[in-house]
Amino acid sequence: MERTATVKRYTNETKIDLDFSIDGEGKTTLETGVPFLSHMLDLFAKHGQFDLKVDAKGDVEVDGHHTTEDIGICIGQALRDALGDKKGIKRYGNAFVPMDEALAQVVIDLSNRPHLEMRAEFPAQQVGTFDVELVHEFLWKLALEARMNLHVIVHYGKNTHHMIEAVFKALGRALDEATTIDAGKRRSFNERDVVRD
Ligand SMILES: [Mn+2]
Repeated sequence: MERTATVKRYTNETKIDLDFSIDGEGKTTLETGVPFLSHMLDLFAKHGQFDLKVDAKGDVEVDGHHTTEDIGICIGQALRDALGDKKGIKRYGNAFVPMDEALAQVVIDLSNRPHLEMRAEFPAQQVGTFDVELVHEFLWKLALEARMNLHVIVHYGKNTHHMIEAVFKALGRALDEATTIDAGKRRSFNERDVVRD
């Protein structure tokens, strides 16, 4: 069964069409209107070996907030849809990614219990025209809609662009691990396991 999902979400603030494939090749087509977010989503998909197509038309003349938030919602929904009953997946993922002087770690449990825990002190509030606080907004909405436990730690770094880049690469890699079908099935997972946790 193909683990793919299509999400369409139209509001007064954004119109988003999104295709997502868990078992992809890192292929992306990204029209977000928020260039730094497109850069980060491209890295996320490449490192996670997902295919991701995003066509978003948002109120970027206001700022990137609604578009970034709503793309987080749509990727979260797509991930949850594509995972289906989650049968046989590893469920947990952990990845460290360095980017020059910065080191980020992302730890995931596809648990059905949404939670974001974030430890990151970014030195800058803007990267180009992108508001750095939107990184938290994106990750929280992603965790909420995918119903995953998401821990994001930036251990250190000096350049905010590098630090955020390391986060999105680690997010892709941790999610790739967590969504992998466990061949041995020793740690297989289903909805009932979660309820009993
Ligand atoms: Mn970069």
